[in-house]
Amino acid sequence: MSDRMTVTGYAQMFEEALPSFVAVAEHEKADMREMLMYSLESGGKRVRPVLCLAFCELCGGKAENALPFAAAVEFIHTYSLVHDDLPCMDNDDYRRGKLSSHKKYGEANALLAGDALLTHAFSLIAQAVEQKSVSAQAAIKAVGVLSSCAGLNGMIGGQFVDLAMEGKKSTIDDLFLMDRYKTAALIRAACQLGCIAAGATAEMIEKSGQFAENLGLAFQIVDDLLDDEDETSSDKVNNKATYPALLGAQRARELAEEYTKNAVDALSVFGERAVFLRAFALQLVNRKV
Ligand code: GRG
Repeated sequence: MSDRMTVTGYAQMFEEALPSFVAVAEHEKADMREMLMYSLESGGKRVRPVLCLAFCELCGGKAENALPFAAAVEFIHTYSLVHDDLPCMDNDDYRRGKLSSHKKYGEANALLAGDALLTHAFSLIAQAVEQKSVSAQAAIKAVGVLSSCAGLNGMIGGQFVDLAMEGKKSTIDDLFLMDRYKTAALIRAACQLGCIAAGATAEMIEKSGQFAENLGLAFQIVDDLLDDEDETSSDKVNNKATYPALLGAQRARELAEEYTKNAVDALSVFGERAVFLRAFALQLVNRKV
């Protein structure tokens, strides 16, 4: 078992490596790197990188080798937040207590910064093969999983459902459907890419997916509960359907706990070695931010 098996340990390992993944060309008239780093280093919890590195170690790989995959997932997560804050989406002026990207750099730059993060994510996977962190076969698998989880069968698909639901009366099943795509899919990519970096078996990849699907829903329910306590949240201002709005806060919390239990149960195939991921899942359901 690695001595890095703490959330802070994994997150720190990721923070240290992050600048090396943003080695982009500088243009005389545009400080693109600054714009990307502004959103990448603005206090995110690094949930997805931690999951990716932890699953890699759980499956017998070296966490270091999963760093490019962890970065690819975090780049896509960051792009989704930059675009989600735009006036044509949620129209949020602040993200993590700081000005959102479009408020800081203008709408056109924020759109481009998001596009750049998305595109660069896939180039990080290709570079991981050149740097011998992962095999070419692992990189091909990773591109398949990540593009599917981030695209129409994943996060973007969820965002389409979200837009289509706007102004309509949503049911709890509508919310589950949307969040399976919008939130849980990218969490699944993080977990499965960690397994893939380690050369895990099909069964391990499958179980990590089950863990992630359940954790992702629990994660979104808790996100809604935390938003519900914030009078200035855009969900509240826009009167959006959320778990606490449809079910009440108490039932929503019970559901988050049920999904977390399902997630933990999916780890049984990994035995005692999954101690970190079990504790992390419980920590996430009890988080305050
Ligand atoms: C392509 C124009 C365009 C927009 C795409 C896909 C998309 C916009 C938005 C969907 C992504 C989204 C906002 C999903 C919600 C998932 C969620 C709970 C995000 C918060 O994750 P945390 O808490 O964030 O891990 P931190 O701040 O810790 O990184």
